[in-house]
Amino acid sequence: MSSTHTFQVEDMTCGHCASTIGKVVADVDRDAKVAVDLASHLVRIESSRAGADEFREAISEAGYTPVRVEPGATT
Ligand SMILES: [Cu+2]
Repeated sequence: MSSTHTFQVEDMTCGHCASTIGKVVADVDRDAKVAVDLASHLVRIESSRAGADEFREAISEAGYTPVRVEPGATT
């Protein structure tokens, strides 16, 4: 079963940040689906292997500040 994790990453400001985050997400789960919305600083991750905390830690270690968005809080 896969679940979707959404993070607000205010310090993700350009395509470089987005690709860095895409890479760390792939390091956690290479089959995860990542959707990045740069304008609203949202990262949505769909994964059947890893949990929200694992992605949050990986993004933090890459130098960003992910804040978990509660499911249903955004569209
Ligand atoms: Cu950047």
